[in-house]
Amino acid sequence: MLRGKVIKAAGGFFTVCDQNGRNYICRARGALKRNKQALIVGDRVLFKPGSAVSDHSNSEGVVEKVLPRSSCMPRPPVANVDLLVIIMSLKSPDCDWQLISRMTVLAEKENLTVIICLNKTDLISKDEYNELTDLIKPYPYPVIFTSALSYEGVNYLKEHLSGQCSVLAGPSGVGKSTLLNCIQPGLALQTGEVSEKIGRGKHTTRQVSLLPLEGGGSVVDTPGFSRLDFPDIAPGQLADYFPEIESLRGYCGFRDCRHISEPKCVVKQELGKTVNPMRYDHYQYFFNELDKREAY
Ligand SMILES: Nc1nc2c(ncn2[C@@H]2O[C@H](COP(=O)(O)OP(=O)(O)O)[C@@H](O)[C@H]2O)c(=O)[nH]1
Ligand SMILES: [Mg+2]
Ligand SMILES: [Zn+2]
Repeated sequence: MLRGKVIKAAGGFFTVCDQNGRNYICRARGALKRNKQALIVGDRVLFKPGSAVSDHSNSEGVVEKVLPRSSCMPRPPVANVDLLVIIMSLKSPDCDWQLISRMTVLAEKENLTVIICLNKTDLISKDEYNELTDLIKPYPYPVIFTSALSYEGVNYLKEHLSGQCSVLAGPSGVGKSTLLNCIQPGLALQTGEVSEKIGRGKHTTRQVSLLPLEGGGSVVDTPGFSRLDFPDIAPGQLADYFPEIESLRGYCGFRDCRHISEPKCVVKQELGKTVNPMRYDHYQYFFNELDKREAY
């Protein structure tokens, strides 16, 4: 049995790369086929190589066992991710800050490191830029400003991706593929209207693959989404997934403070200081959403 990593999943076939960089196109063993999440891109696996197929560069094989995962992204399904890069454009389409917070909650739940990348800086004025930097004062995650047009911040983003297994996530049209092409032109990813047309309605059937980066590491370009399945979290647990609120744990008047309407709530006292008011709005919004969900 050989060890390898699943770098691509498409149509029931899994491309597994062994330690020597050789690729095998594998099927999954019976038990792994029954559950969709049982074998996904990024999984470290044990597999049995079979007979070579006519294509010299690839061999057949069967994936026998999936090794334990350090993390697991639900959509797109990717295992063992180190870094989630949430990409939004500042204009066309507009930045959706609440969606960013939804994604960071998901990331916190999976223990992923998060950075936020705000793209298309070339489309906003100096005044808009200043308003924006005020809006995210303070912000609990690193924020990178980029433009695939002027190349602002592109090298900085590249440095962050180097040596990591990253997923680039965000709505379609924000510039994920364009940014990756700037970082590594050889990837030649489809961008713009073409990919949007193909992508629409076909998100679930599109393949997911780990793209190797020249400087080490790999990246998953996602087709984008407009909505996100929010994880099932008890409302009282939501604060665990807001690091800026979590770090104030134990300081409120009530030990079980939900930071909603309780008196002597330190989170409320910290608004505009260590807690960003916009992020707190998102916290309240999600809290109510989860509260309603739980009532059913
Ligand atoms: N003005 C401007 N346009 C951009 C930038 N990045 C991407 N675009 C354009 O935005 C559109 C969508 O880009 P694409 O990479 O396909 O977005 P994706 O769906 O997130 O992969 C394309 O027409 C790109 O040319 C940028 O930084 N500035
Ligand atoms: Mg794209
Ligand atoms: Zn509180």
